[in-house]
Amino acid sequence: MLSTTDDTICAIASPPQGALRGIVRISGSETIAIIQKISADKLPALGARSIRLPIEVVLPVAPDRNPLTLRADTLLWPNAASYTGQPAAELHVSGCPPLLDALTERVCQAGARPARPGEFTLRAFLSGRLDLTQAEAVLGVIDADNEQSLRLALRQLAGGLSIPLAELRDQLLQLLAHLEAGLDFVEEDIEFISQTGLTAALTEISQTLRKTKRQVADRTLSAERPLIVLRGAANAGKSSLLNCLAGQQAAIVANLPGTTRDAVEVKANFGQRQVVLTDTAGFESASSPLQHAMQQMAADLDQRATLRLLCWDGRQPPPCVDDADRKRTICVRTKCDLANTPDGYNVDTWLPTSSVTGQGIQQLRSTIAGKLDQLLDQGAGGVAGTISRCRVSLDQAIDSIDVAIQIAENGFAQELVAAEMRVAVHAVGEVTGEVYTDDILDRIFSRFCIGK
Ligand SMILES: Nc1nc2c(ncn2[C@@H]2O[C@H](COP(=O)(O)OP(=O)(O)OP(=O)(O)O)[C@@H](O)[C@H]2O)c(=O)[nH]1
Ligand SMILES: [Mg+2]
Repeated sequence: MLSTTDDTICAIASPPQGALRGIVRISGSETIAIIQKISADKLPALGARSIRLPIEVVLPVAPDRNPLTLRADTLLWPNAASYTGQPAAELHVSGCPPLLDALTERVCQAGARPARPGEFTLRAFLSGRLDLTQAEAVLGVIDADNEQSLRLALRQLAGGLSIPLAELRDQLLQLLAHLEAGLDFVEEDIEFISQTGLTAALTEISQTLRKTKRQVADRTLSAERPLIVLRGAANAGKSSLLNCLAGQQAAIVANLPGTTRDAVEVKANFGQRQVVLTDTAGFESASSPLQHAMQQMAADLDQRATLRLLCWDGRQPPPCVDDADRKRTICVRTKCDLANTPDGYNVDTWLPTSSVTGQGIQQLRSTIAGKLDQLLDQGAGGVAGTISRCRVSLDQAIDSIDVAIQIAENGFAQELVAAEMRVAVHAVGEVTGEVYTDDILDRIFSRFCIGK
């Protein structure tokens, strides 16, 4: 897969089903010569700047027919300022598939070869225009089927993941340089970094690595539809609220504590966000295996949820709000159309709603949207392919740094600390692509489609 980048490649870059506009993409050193060859007219003098120019292309057609002349709106990058980091062009024509096939054939006759899947992005990576996480983000953008996946992929494409990792790698390399300088002067007893300085710096790096791993792995806080779980006592009005927020009768409502047993999931939108709302069984003691299973399922969902709506029927004692969950909890007082809350309870932090009259529902919707924005924009996140790849490398980096800390703390030879640090530098470099093998590239770029 890691082939030469000297030859010139060509592929249709627009969707295969046909569209109003179609694009044939070319990249490689022969790009300008090829454009000149396929153009019916002589090209104007080209400087180093990218330009847009219309050209007439004579297309190969059946021998007994007149040749077909096609006007192509051509974007030309004569130098390395293109996506791929080498001379490149895009021919924009009508999106008719046979026409695009004929144009590609003509470009190949003129000296290009058909591109392999992901080869344009591979060239962008090999020329240093993108790092590996950004290359994967290109795939994330193509695959995004909802707004948050797209936002996440775009953030990764803009370096959201690689910038902090590159900084971390620099930090490690600098520390390693100090350590290795000290090793060279060990005879003279010159120390470039003290043992406490070294362990403190390594501990900080280890914490940053752990934080990055948590952020990258936390897909429920990023690419997937966030999960919002409804919690509260039995009969608190959770199912009624779910139906109200989802705008459909998804869950059974009855004036009978314990109506909801299995979790009921329904898709809903809050602001720009698409989410999964999940109704659960109400809090109750688990005195039978069935109740135990209901409580377990609800608790598991609660753990996974991005956001929880804690429901309180104001006529009953309020449920307790766990401090650890406060940031991701919205406290909702239900059934506000009914009798008032008895004295002695502080209702200030509870948003009053009624699923019958609709009171407070709009406000709850905007509170949910705002809270999701807050929670979801905090994590670095990552597109699916990057996450699985990162996990292994980050684990390895964390392990090595932890071993390095132990060795440093025990006052063992600094050569051993340096060796562990080198393993960590390598592992972090694998994520962004400072260190790569053909096998890694193959795994990443074979998932792309042709033309990307
Ligand atoms: N007046 C009024 N009644 C409500 C409201 N919300 C729920 N109810 C009633 O309260 C009862 C329980 O509602 P559910 O939505 O089933 O409550 P739940 O929390 O899902 O109950 P379980 O599934 O048993 O845990 C039903 O009779 C609902 O009609 C409300 O806002 N106002
Ligand atoms: Mg219910």
